[in-house]
Amino acid sequence: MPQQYKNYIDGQWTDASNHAQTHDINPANTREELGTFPSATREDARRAIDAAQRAFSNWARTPMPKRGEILDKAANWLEARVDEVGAALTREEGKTFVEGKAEVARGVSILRFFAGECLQPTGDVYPSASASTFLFAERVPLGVVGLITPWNFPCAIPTWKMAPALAYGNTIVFKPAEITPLTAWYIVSAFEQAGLPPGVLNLVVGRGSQAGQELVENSKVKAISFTGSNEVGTRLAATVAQRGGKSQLELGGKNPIVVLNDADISRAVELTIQGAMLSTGQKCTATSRAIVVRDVANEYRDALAARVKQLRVGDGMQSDVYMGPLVSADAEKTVLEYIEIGKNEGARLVTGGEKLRGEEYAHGFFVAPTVFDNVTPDMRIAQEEIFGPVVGVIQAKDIDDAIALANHTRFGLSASVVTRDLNLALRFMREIEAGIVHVNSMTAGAEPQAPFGGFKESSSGTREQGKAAREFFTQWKTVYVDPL
Ligand code: UN1
Repeated sequence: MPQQYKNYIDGQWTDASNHAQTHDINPANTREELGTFPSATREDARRAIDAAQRAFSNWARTPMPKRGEILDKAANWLEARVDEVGAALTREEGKTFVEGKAEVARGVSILRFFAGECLQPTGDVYPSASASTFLFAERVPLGVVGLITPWNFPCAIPTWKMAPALAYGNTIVFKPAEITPLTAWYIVSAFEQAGLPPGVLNLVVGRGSQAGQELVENSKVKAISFTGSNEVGTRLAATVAQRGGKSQLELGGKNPIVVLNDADISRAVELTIQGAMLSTGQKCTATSRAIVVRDVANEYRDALAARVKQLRVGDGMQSDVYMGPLVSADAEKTVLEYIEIGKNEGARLVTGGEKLRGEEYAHGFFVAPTVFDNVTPDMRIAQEEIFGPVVGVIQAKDIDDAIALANHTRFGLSASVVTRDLNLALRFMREIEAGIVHVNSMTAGAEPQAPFGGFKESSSGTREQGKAAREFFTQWKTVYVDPL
């Protein structure tokens, strides 16, 4: 009998009001169930919002260093369980155990970074035109915030929203993706064990259309931070704006790796594979276009195909596996559809392109790592986010053409260039329309102390992580103090 998990509202683990349950399934082996979880209703979300609202004034008044201590304790709790939580993450999401553990370790670093931020200045003192006036501006919390997070980074993304939200004095209703609730349960447990007061962090596991929609529509929720699809994100932002709330969106990407003439081809291939195939391509920062200057295009394509064919696909808990399954049957269906679209558009399938068969793959959502060649810039596979282990090679005439092609997308999250030529790297850094630029590293990856987010339709303009996170989770209060 799999364990039955609950929502966490006002410091209590509670069943959903409708007693409905969802099953948390391993995408590498659908016969394995990791637990049953509630399917929260709007009513449950309302209770969580009310609890967060009641907890707000005490939490906002709790000294910031004390808030930092709680973040630090939560970090310690998670750090002591990196293997356990990493394995849970791998078993419910599918990425390899190496990646699962690395993600939990990243969650720990994020919590520690924001614990440190709790000792940083919270505002500025200004010179006043009046000799007697003490004039300062302080960053103060917003109130109740809603965090709606995706399944692809079930530890890193919730912690990078939660840590600043809590550090700056907000209270939270957290709605994780309904298909990765176990990692969410661990994160909330870390805060419970760290002594976070009841109501400060509430967990509602359920569907976006129920619990999520309540967060979006309820005017007690002052701000929503969302990572997910463009379709959901833009609708969400419109609804939140209409009721005067604030929203932050981290959405899709169509991230290029640009390979220039002088690149070390085997290094370029390695970076492409890391960016495109780790986490089975299910990152908004994943590499999905390889834009290669034509003099080296054939050499690069052949080397890429040869390496991709060697990648071991399987259950991410096995130590020799490089790439796990897709997260769900829906995800698998979408990726296979895009592969058909690519073929029909006239792209050439170089390797992969099919669902993997055989005993090892019989109970999971395994698709072969896939490379397309002869991709042209306006094909759907060159424009739409596939969110799977698929990369398309596009040829460029020269660096000008390569940068123009790289920018030829509605997205602008991350981009990478492979070159030893400093002048060309500098041009790329200046001209690329992307929030995150890599020179000689893969398109994915984000360190907690640096701002994270995209240009164009990849984000709503604010940045997550680092000191930049304060911008979204606080508001200015400007104070003029005069003697009487
Ligand atoms: C990373 O590249 O390691 O949903 C982080 C995503 C991004 C996070 C990427 N928001 O994939």
